[in-house]
Amino acid sequence: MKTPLRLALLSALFTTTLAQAADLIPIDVHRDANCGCCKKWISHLENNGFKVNDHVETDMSAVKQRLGVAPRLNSCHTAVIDGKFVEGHVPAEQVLALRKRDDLLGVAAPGMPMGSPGMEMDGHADAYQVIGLRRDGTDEVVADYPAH
Ligand SMILES: [Cu+2]
Repeated sequence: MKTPLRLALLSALFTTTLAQAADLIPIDVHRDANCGCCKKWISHLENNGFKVNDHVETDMSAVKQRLGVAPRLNSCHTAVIDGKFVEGHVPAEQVLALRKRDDLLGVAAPGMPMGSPGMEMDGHADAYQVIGLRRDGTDEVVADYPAH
């Protein structure tokens, strides 16, 4: 009696693991080799249900240009999901929200806001915004994160 039960449990466990792997959301991240905060942002994504394809680049400004990131929105790393860009330390919840916004070319957390995901610093956080770039080239504030 013991062995069949154990097998059933094992197979249930295996099935669950496969289902979870299938549910992970793929995202491409482009970054410089020595960017520490970029790696921390990748961990933030991985902890929130994403499967990150990590691309180490030698010319990030060329990558940003190719993906249509307006220079005023620039940060360090640039990700791509569903053909849209995610520039900088954008929280995972805003990456999920972007997937439902086909009117946007991408979203950005310009600069390197202290306290944003991957930029945590002694519990201190500056206020920052997540900006959406519309297909007509104009900006829209999609999220406001307060200082604390
Ligand atoms: Cu950074």
